[in-house]
Amino acid sequence: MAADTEWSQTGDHPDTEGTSLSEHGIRSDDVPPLAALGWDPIVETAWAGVTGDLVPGRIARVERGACTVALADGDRTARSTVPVAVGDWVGVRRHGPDVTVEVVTRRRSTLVRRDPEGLLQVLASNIDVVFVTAPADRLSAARIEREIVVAWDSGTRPVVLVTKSDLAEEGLVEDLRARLIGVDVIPTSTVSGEGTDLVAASLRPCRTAVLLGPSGAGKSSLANALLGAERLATGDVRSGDRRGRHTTTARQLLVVPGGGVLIDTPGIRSLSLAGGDGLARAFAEIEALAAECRFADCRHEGEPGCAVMAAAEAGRLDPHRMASFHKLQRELDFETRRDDPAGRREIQRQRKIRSKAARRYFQERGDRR
Ligand SMILES: Nc1nc2c(ncn2[C@@H]2O[C@H](COP(=O)(O)OP(=O)(O)O)[C@@H](O)[C@H]2O)c(=O)[nH]1
Ligand SMILES: [Mg+2]
Ligand SMILES: [Zn+2]
Repeated sequence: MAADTEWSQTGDHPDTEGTSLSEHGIRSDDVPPLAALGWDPIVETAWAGVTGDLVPGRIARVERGACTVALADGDRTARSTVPVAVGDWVGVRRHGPDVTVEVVTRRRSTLVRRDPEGLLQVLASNIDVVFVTAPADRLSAARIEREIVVAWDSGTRPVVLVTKSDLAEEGLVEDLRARLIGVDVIPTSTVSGEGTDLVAASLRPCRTAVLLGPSGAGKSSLANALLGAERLATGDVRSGDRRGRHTTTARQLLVVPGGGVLIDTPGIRSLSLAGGDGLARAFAEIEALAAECRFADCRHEGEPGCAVMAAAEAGRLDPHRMASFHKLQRELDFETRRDDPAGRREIQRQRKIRSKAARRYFQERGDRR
């Protein structure tokens, strides 16, 4: 099983001086692997609340009914008695070759999306940075803005990576920087090598980053470049529409040899907002103007005394930014409404009706055969 040796193959572990794992009864020769997985003082604090003779590990992969947990002495396939997400620091019990995840420690951050039915799903946890990847040959600023909102909502900070910079038209990166206010934009290419050292440096000494972005953006290729090995399968982009095939099928945690942890993800078709202060942070220039609006709850959609509209009319606000902001604001309103208990019950009722209909369909089809 390939996933079983996920991080133990990555060779050199970063310098781990200064960790005090021994206080928790973990053998000192276990320190390097755990530190390489991102164990730091914050994890240490979270772990202090774990009682019993459990061993620490980090969830590297989640599959149906099982997960892969990275332990100090290697990866193991484990059963879990609690819901886990990639990136979780967990307490596991070992009995012979069997490993059971029993505790998930408090998450410092979670990258969350809504599934199409509005339910929240944790894509990755305990991350320090979200790499919002966008391929230079089919850049969508609106998509990037959406992902920046989701990244801020996670409780961490986004960094935009313009991938395939070898294919970028002149001025593309500068234009994007002008549009996206308050985020770093780094051009990267696995063909020319541009930017990979900057990305690697941003992961040191042991930060955890998650790669977000459409399928075919070059996430797995970039991860391979950072790992210094072809660990992940990468895909040819269909030539017709340049959309990526889903070569990456599961989220996966990987240790970067020079220090840092990467979580690769498959492309997500519909990344719905989960809610939080991400919108305000992603559109900080609009938020700053909003302080001058007459109404505290102004939506900047034509209310009298709206400072945002005034700025837009005076040409001091990018109309594309305004359009993105309004679209995401409306979507967020819709999602928030879905969160109230009555809305929730209605969604569950609909789902039952649909699954019943599906069962009936398959039964009838089976009968006819
Ligand atoms: N020109 C160019 N192509 C790239 C680069 N990085 C990846 N690709 C290609 O883009 C396609 C999709 O890459 P992949 O890493 O699988 O994307 P993912 O779906 O985001 O993981 C593959 O055919 C890669 O060879 C790059 O920096 N420049
Ligand atoms: Mg991939
Ligand atoms: Zn306003």
